[in-house]
Amino acid sequence: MKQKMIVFDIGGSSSRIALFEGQDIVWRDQVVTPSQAGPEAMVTCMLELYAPVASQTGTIGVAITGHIVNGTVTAHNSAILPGWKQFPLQAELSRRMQRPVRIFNDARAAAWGEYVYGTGQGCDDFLFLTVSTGVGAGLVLQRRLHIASNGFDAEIGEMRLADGNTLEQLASGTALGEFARLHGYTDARDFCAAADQGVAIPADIYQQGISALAAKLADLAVMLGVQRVAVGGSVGLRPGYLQHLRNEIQRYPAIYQLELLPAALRHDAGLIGVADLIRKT
Ligand code: BMX
Repeated sequence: MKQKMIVFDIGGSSSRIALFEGQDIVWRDQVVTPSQAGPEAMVTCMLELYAPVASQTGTIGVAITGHIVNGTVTAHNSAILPGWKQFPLQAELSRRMQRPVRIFNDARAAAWGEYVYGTGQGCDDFLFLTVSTGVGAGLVLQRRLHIASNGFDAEIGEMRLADGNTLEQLASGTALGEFARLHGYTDARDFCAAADQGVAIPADIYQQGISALAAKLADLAVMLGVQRVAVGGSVGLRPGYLQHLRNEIQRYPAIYQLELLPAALRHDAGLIGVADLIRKT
C-alpha cells in the first residue's frame, strides 16, 4: 500500500497543501498566505486547509518561509512575516492535529525536491534559488541537503552587499514591489515588464538586483563548488530573468561559471521535497 502524507508549503504569498499517496499528489488546495496576520492566524489557516484531509492517516510535513531551529520559526524578514519570533510551529501543529509534524525551510525543501526529481538530478553540488516574496536558497553538497544546526544553511537573501543592505532588500519581489509603488507602478510584475522594455528606473534597479545576485552565485561557485543552480520563484521564473542572470555571470572568469537553469518542478518543488525528505529520513 502506498504511504500517505500530508504536506504544506507556506510561502510569503501562497500557501499550498497536498495529500501524497506514495510519490503521487492525489489532492491539493491553495490559498493566499495570511502573511501579515501573525502566527496564530497562520495556524488557523493551516487547520482550515487541513480539515478536508484530517481523517487521512500519515505524517504531516511542512515547508515554510523563515529561519527554522528545533521546529520554531523566525522571520529574518519581518516585512514578509511580521510577528514571527521563535514561534513553536511544529509543537503547535502537532498539538492541534494530534500527530507528528516535521518542519523544513521552504527553499531547502524545494532544493531537495529539485535535486531528486527536477533540475538538480545528477549534479553532486547544487543550489536551488528562489527569487520571490523573499530571496531564498537550498544547498545540496556532495548529494546531501545541507542542514546546519543553527538553521543558517543557505540563507542567501541575508548575505550582505557592499552598501550594508542585504541581497533580499535589493533583489526580492517585495523590494521590487516597493520600488514599483514609489515610481507609480502597481506591483512588481508591471515594474519588471517595464524594466524588460528598457524603461530607465525599473531597468536600473531590476538589473542591480540581478548583478548582486550573480556576484553571490559566483562566490558560491568558488567557495563551495556549486556547479548548477535551478532558479525558481515568481520573479525568478519570469520570462527573461534567467537570461539576464546568465549574462551577468558570464562577465566573470571561468572559475566562477556555473550552469543556470529554470527550476523544473515550478511551484511543487517544496511539496515534493518535503514528502521525499520525510520518506528518506
Ligand atoms: C526569506 C526568508 C527565507 C525564505 C526566503 C524565500 C523569512 C520569512 N524568509 O529570505 O527563510 O526561504 O525568504 O521565501 O525571513 P518565500 O516566501 O519568498 O518563498
